Amino acid sequence: MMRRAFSSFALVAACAVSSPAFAATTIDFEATSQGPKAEGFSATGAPQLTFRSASGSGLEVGNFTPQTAGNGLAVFPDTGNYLIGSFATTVDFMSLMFGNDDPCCSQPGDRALLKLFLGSNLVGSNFVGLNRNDILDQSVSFGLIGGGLLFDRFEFSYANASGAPINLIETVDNITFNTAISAVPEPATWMMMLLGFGSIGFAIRRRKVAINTVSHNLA
Ligand SMILES: [Ca+2]
Ligand SMILES: [Ca+2]
Ligand SMILES: [Ca+2]
Repeated sequence: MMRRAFSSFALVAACAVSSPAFAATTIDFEATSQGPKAEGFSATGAPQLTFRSASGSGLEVGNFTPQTAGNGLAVFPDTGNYLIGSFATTVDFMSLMFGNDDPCCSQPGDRALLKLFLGSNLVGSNFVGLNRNDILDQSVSFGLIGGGLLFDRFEFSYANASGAPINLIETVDNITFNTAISAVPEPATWMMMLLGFGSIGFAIRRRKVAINTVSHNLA
């Protein structure tokens, strides 16, 4: 019984020290159909990130080049409405490109503001000053791959230096993020590990039998 208990402990300890695995995903919206989108929609091929807007409407996928690169996501209209993204699991890094930084409707010093949350807690934020050329040629990012600071939601807005949203349509494209797959092995992996441990025990027992046999022969 003691040996069995120790084996279980060793298995748990081995899993506890294994670092979480992360998977990188980039959403370019090229496979996503154009047109207005419902709150909570996700891009084709990336169901692990769903989009909403602060006002509850105004999301649209379209080819707004050069404010996007091919298809991108816009948050209409020209108001303080902004983009909210929710991840199905925790994420430790994300970046996105933004356009429509239109000089018509922004001021020098206005910024692209990215806020990150874990549950209801603000984890951190980052911003990049708009170059105001109305072209998708800047990006904003947050986090560090494998850095351990995790979040599961973001807010993205065009804002003034005080962080208040300005009246401008956000367009985003090429959203990249690293999603924590899991720090705990999948059931199939558990089964393989258990089988592996059993095989090792069986191999050790067989070796002992073999050694004993040799000893008997020598005697
Ligand atoms: Ca695109
Ligand atoms: Ca806006
Ligand atoms: Ca720009």
